[in-house]
Amino acid sequence: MISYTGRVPADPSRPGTDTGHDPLTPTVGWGVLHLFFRAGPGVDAEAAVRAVKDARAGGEQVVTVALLGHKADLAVMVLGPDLWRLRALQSALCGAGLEPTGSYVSLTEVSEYAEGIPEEMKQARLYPELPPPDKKAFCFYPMSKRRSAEHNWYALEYEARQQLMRGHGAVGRTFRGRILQLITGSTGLDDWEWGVTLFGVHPDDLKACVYEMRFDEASARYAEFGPFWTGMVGDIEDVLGSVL
Ligand code: 76R
Repeated sequence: MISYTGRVPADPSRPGTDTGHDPLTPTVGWGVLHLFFRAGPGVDAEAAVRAVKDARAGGEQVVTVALLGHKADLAVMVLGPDLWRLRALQSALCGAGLEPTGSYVSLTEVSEYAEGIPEEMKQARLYPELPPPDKKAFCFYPMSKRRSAEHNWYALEYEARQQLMRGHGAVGRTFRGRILQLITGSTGLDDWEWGVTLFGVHPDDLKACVYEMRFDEASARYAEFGPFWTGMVGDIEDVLGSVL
C-alpha cells in the first residue's frame, strides 16, 4: 500500500521534485488539481510539454484533454501527494503562456458509504492510475448535495443516506466497462462538495451515465451540479497541436 504521511523528502533520483518547500500532503490520498486553460498564439508549446513531462518525472499523474466549446481549450488534471508540486505545474503552465479560465481543487477519497468495498477498490479510489487507456471521452463537473428546507441531505440519518447511495452505486455499476468515475472531495476546499471526473469509452456513455443517475433518488432529490467541461483525452503534444 502506498501511504504518504509526514514530510516526504525530495527524491534525488527524480529531478525536479524539490519545490523548495516542505511537502504539504493529505494524511490519506492525493491532492487533485483540475486546470482549464485558454491557448492563444503566445503559448510556448515546448515549455508546456516540458512542464507536463517534468511533473510526470517527479511522480505526479497528469491527464491532458482537448476541450470542446468556449469555456476553455484544454484541461490539465494533475494528481499527487504534495500540493506544492501541483502548484509548481500550475506555475509552469501559466509561465508557458497558457491562460487559466477555470480550476478545481479537491482530494481523492473513499466515500463514507463505500467503507465496505474491497481493499483493492479503495486503493484505486485513493491512488488511481490515470488516464484509463481505453476511455478517451472525458467530462468534469463539480457537484454538491442539496441543503434546502425540503430536501436536506445533511439532515438525513446515516442509514437513509447509505441506502440512497447503495441505490446510486447499483445504477453506477450498470456502466461498468463503459465509464470510469473518479469522485474527489472538495468540501471546505473549493466552491462545491465534490469534483466528478468521468472517463467514457464513447461520448454518449458519459451522457447516458449522468442521465440515468438523475432518475436515481440520491441525485433526483439531492444533487446539484456546476458547469461541465467535455473533451478528448490525448497526449499533451496532440492536445496542444489540436487547440493551437
Ligand atoms: O465507490 C464505489 O464504487 C462504491 C459505490 C459508489 C459510491 C459510494 C458509486 C458508484 N458512487 C459513489 C459515491 Mn458515484 N457518481 C456520481 C456522479 O450524482 C450524480 O447524479 C452525478 C455524478 C456519477 C455520474 C457517478 C457515477 N458518487 C458518489 C459520490 C460521493 C457521495 C458521498 O460520499 O457522500 C458522488 C458525489 C457521486 C456522484 N457512481 C458509482 C458512478 C458510477 C458509474 C459508479 C459505479 C462505479 C463502479 O462500479 O466502478
